Amino acid sequence: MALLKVLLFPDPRLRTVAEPITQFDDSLKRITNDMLETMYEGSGIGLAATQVNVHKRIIVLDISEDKDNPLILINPKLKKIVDSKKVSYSEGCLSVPGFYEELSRPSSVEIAAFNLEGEEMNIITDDLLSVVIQHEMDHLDGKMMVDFISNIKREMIRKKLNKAKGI
Ligand code: QAP
Ligand code: CO
Repeated sequence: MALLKVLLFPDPRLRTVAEPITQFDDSLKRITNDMLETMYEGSGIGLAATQVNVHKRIIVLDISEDKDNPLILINPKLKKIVDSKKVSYSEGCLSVPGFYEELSRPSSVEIAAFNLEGEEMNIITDDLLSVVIQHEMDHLDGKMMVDFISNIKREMIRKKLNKAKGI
């Protein structure tokens, strides 16, 4: 297991569109283990491979209280919006540390994805799990939560993070 470096906004590599996984092998298991370790270490509830500079369609998450219920989704795809009624959460992101933004997303979605064994699964989610999956799937297409806020807020966040990085 190894901790991975998390790219920080506005790193342009966060805008990369990730490629599908074609081989369900040991290297996939290794990267997902490292992603989970990195997510837990950073007190995160979700992490996309894009954020650790691996441009493959992998997300990991764990919204359980005790951090003992990891979920790994490979090549996740939105099948349908089950309930378009919006839910609002104060969203955070390990790539935007220290900033939280209230965003609205469809409350329930159906997702198709593969597990580490290459078996397809269908998940109907709602509430926080649905929101975290939507947030992480955005990363795989190079999208971030800061894209949904005002330009002025995004600029403020960019300046503060660049300053913290000494850029
Ligand atoms: C996405 O984000 C999410 O600023 C996952 O200093 C989160 O795990 C979607 C984190 C909430 C919906 C609601 C953020 C850790 C973790 C920070 C995360 C920080 C330390 C964010
Ligand atoms: Co994020």
